Amino acid sequence: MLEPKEILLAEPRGFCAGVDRAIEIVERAIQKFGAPIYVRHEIVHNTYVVNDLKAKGAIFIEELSDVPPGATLVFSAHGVSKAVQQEAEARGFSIFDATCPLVTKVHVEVAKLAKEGYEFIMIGHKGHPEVEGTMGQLDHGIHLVEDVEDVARVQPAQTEKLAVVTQTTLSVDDAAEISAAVRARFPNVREPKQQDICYATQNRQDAVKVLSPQVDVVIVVGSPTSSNSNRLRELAAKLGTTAYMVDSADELQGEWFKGRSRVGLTAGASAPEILVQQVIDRIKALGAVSVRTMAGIEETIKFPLPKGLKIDAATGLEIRERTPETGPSAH
Ligand code: 10E
Ligand code: SF4
Repeated sequence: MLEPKEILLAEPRGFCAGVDRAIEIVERAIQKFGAPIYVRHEIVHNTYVVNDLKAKGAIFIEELSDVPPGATLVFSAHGVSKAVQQEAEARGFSIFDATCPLVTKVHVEVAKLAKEGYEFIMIGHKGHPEVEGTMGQLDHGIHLVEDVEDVARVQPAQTEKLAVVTQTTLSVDDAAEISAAVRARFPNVREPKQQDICYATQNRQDAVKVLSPQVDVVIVVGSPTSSNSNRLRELAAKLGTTAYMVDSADELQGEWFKGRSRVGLTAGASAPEILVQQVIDRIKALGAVSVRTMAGIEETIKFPLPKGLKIDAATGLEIRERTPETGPSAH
């Protein structure tokens, strides 16, 4: 019986810039204001990350009524609706918004086009917090389609001014197919200049496309709630390679590797590298002798932190924003 011999690591994999920033916002808020810091929804969809932040002093809630008056509240990386934002402001919380800037960009586009009289077709997964946040930028006039069948059913009030927006973490190929169906039914539809699917989603899916044909089984590290991680597993399976998703190394099963000598390994945008390393150790214990990282795109994008949480790298002190009286300074 053949045991795994080689692990091939996808590149890029794991944390994206939006996830890095969101976690840093919670950690810095705890450092600056002390525990507890309340976070609306899992900051990112990863069990390890959430448990780690809980241990450091974060409390995760879904309902704002569970946050005590005067508390500091962080919005998750997936973004929130206008109603949630307004309720949080009305309750007087001190708010830090960890919404990924690439999700905010979609919110801004929706608000801008809505003012010009546009109605929207949103391609996304029903019930996902990002979809609720983006659809919740408007009270009406934004219609969700999950697949090509939904496109045939959707009933906008008018078709003169219709625009498409998407969730950022969709399957690139499925979204292209659904967009084509939208275009076929509504030829005037306005599409985003640049896809709303983000660079990290695109790059991780591209890497799986290169990885899958070279291996006998693909392992994706990610939590079951993580949309982008699920899409990576699905993609590998669609390409004909048996694929499993695991939340941690203890979910790996020895039989997955029997008779399979090359193992492909990747991680969703919310899955930390420490979990990837633990998975590698476990597969090595099952017989793998070498680990090779594929050639791939190097991601250098980094998003700035919100006001009030910036720290000077040299001094470790907080950077206060420029005001006419003080000018820029580090404290
Ligand atoms: O379920 P998702 O893939 O949307 O989220 P995640 O928390 O697993 O990964 C980060 C992606 C975000 C915040 C959506 N743009
Ligand atoms: Fe931002 Fe993309 Fe990461 Fe989502 S997956 S947090 S949109 S960079």
